[in-house]
Amino acid sequence: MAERQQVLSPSRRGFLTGGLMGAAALAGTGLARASEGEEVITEIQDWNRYPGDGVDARPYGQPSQFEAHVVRKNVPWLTSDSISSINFTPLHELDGIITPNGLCFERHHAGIAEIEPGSHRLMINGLVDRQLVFTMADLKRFPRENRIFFLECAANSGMEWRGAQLNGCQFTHGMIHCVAYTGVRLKYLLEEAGVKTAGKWLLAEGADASAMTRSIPMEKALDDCMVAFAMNGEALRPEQGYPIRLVVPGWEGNMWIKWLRRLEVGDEPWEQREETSKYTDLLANGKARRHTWVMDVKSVITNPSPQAPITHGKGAMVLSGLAWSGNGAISRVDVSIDGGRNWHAARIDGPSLPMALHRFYYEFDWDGSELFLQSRAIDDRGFIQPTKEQLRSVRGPNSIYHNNGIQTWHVDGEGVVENVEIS
Ligand SMILES: Nc1nc2c(c(=O)[nH]1)N[C@H]1C(S)=C(S)[C@@H](COP(=O)(O)O)O[C@H]1N2
Ligand SMILES: [Mo]
Repeated sequence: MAERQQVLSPSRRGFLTGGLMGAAALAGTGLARASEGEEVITEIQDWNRYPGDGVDARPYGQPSQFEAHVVRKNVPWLTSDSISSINFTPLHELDGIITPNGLCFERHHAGIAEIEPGSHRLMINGLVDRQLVFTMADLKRFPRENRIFFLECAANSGMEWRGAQLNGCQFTHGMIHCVAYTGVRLKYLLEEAGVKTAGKWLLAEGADASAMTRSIPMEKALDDCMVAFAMNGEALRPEQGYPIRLVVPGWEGNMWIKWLRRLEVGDEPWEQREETSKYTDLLANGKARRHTWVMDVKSVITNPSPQAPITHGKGAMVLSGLAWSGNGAISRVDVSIDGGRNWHAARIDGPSLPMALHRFYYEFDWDGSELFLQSRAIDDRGFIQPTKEQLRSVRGPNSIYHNNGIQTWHVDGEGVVENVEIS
């Protein structure tokens, strides 16, 4: 062993030593089983005996047939049709921080627009020096950027405002996805058109049948917004706005206009339906807060959760979840297994990027007793995820949007998990 290590670079040697120490530390956890009786390994299986499909059988790869249950799901009673509706990302089936393209939740107000990119244009008009129209080819001649961001609908967890309702993190927290976008800074396009001094607001409009429109302050538009044409390395999916969508980092999903067709520069907000009657926060006194754009610090335990119960019995256990903040990166996640009495620092693993999902883990020995699982995220601006009780005391009982309260899962002795609230 010592001889072989001579030929390895110091860093590689360090890796090997670390690996061996790791193996030694893991020995005796009882996590593996004796080979007797495990016929699936001692007897040859069909897939080990016969050749499989050739290279061209699957020109666009799909997940294993044994993962067919990993799909977006909707809640039929939430909306009266599927055209103006929503479905949810299966968070309990995913790991890491990136959402696969086919599993990103969908929110449409008039169904999916199927746009032929050659017939798509992006227009900039209003208070600009030059009214412009861009083709897709034009857009791809501007300098590009790659950025990973979460998109969360402001209505995510809205059904949970008054109390525990839906049994699964897919439904309570699944109006979120996080992908790597490729696109052009909105700033470059606006500079091309020349924003007039009075131009303080931007109206973004979609090319779908709902012609969705939102007002965006010019500071944000010039700061970090993008016009994206790719997600996770390939063209946007039609569900996510093919051929282009607006990316508004850290801000509520409704502003991320899909199938983007027009940007109008103006001197004040347009007060569209989506920023007055919708996506405002009704307070106890009957007044509503508007322009609450930032998605505040939030987290959820994805495993275990109601759709992902503990099936292995007591002993070594990996708890996992997601944390995010529209204000920046996540600096800490705490986990409680006793309903918030004691908190333990979770381990954040993977990239820690501003306005992106963060993956956390907490490993512990489950003694088989009932648990009240909670997670609490803290962002690098110092904001701490509040309890639902704290949120209700500030905003009253009738709010829907921007529920970033702490979620509680109850685990019984059998490992069955339920959505609950502790009072
Ligand atoms: N053109 C258009 N853009 C849109 C919408 C829409 O219906 N039409 N829905 C908005 C809402 S409410 C949300 S939460 C996000 C959802 O994005 P997704 O479908 O990629 O998850 O898109 C936003 N952009
Ligand atoms: Mo939304």
